[in-house]
Amino acid sequence: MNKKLGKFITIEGAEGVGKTTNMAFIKKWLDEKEIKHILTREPGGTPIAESIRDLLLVPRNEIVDESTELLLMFAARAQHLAEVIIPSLNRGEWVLCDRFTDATYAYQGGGRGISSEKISTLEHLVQGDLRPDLTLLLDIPVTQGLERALGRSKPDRFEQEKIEFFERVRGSYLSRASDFPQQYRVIDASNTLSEVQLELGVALEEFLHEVK
Ligand code: T5A
Repeated sequence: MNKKLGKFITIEGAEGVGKTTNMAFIKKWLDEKEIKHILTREPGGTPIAESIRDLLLVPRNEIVDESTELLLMFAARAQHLAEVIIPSLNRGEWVLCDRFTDATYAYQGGGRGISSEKISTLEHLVQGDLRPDLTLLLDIPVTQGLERALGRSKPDRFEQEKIEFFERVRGSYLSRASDFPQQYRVIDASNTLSEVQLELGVALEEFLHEVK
């Protein structure tokens, strides 16, 4: 891969933390700073990756093997990187992505119990040394997030998991945030939307100051 010129920002968190809602706020911030950028999401972001997303999210009677789930996440990611993320970064655009590989560590690692070594092997295979420059982790107690998510739409295959699954997902995100303090900013998403956005704004200004 060429040296990337744009910055790569990801937004993460368990179910219903407000990622989609706050993508719009971050987009407005980027527009105000006149930073060229694209918005995208995982799993998804290209036609093939969106088809894989449908395969992954639709509730089904067949039990999805955990390795199948893991490989599908990385298959979608490989396509997304090749078609969208890497070309955008190489053009100097910033990429704002709703979830990325930290979600795999949290859901397939923490949630399903797949080892970090296996995930890391695929991470290196698919991404080389590309990692997010900034990860905004929206953190909220699991029950509050699920209430928000289920109040909004019918549960997808992941949202049908038990509460213990999401507790492991949240724990795994928080533990990665403490392992990678340079990359992560943890935002208290249990607050009102305007308080959350105030905190997000501070984190983004700090990041811009660091990378200028
Ligand atoms: N997945 C993904 C993996 O297992 N491994 C991987 O590697 C990847 C990439 C799909 C699923 O895929 C899994 C994880 C997911 O289960 P997704 O589309 O990002 O990923 O799915 P969700 O986490 O389900 O994302 P949602 O879009 O459903 O939730 P959001 O975006 O976090 O929440 P949002 O913005 O829709 O908000 C939910 C509700 O809360 C309200 C909003 O208005 C909305 O109604 N809200 C607030 N209410 C009060 N106060 C606030 N501060 C609020 N913020 C938002």
